[in-house]
Amino acid sequence: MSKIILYYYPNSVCSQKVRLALEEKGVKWESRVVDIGQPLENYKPWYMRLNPKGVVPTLVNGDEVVTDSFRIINYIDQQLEGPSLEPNLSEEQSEMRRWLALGDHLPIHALTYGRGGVPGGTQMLEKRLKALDGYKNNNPELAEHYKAKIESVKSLKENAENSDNIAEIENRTEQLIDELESVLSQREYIAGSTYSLADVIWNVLLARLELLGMASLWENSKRPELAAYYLQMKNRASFKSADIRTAWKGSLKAIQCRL
Ligand SMILES: N[C@@H](CCC(=O)N[C@@H](CS)C(=O)NCC(=O)O)C(=O)O
Repeated sequence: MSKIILYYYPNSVCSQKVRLALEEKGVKWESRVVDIGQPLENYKPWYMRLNPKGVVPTLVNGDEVVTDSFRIINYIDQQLEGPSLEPNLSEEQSEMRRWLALGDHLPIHALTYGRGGVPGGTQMLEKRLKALDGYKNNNPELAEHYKAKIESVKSLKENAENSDNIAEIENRTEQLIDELESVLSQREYIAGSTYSLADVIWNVLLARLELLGMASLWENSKRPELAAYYLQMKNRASFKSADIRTAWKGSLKAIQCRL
């Protein structure tokens, strides 16, 4: 069996989803940290060739390169050995797919920057744009990828700086949290009676909401089913071994710009 290599950044929310899936599955993997902070290693030509969107995570299994956390966690479950992270019952499978899509479509990066979750975030996005411009001019063969990346950083910046947009994402988040409360009053896990990929994605999102000061949505008896569920999830061995973060780690300088 070939080696599983994960290119990731510790604080990155998308990287955490993949690490949690790997740990739940019991897969042995090799770590390659790509520093998306000041060094912006994710924009270097070698990494843009591996992941043309210039984002973490990227999973490599022998000759296969898999990008995008949503695709990666499905790949981990379907292609790698270990306990299945998909329920047996078809209605629970549909619920899992529904919650996966809901989680994947939540604009968690805009929310992170918009709520000041990244110290010096706006300036860091400016720095990213400058760095990308330099890389684009010096690497004509990758210019199209750099151009697309510049557009995506600009759009993140606009979305994060628009307070109406952030308020809208916060409202949407609260609706989803409400729905989770109702679902968890009927079943043990998000999709049904077994732990699934829906729990993987939502455990990481809940941890990010906690980091952003939004745990008040479920704490203090506000949504007791969700609070009890989240506590139980935090006590799973995988939550620790996957290093799921509910607070920034590292010095202020070191954490700047790191999602
Ligand atoms: N849809 C992608 C998004 C990946 C993504 O945006 N990753 C962030 C960290 S969570 C990143 O690498 N940001 C650095 C940058 O865009 O420069 C996925 O789910 O993997």
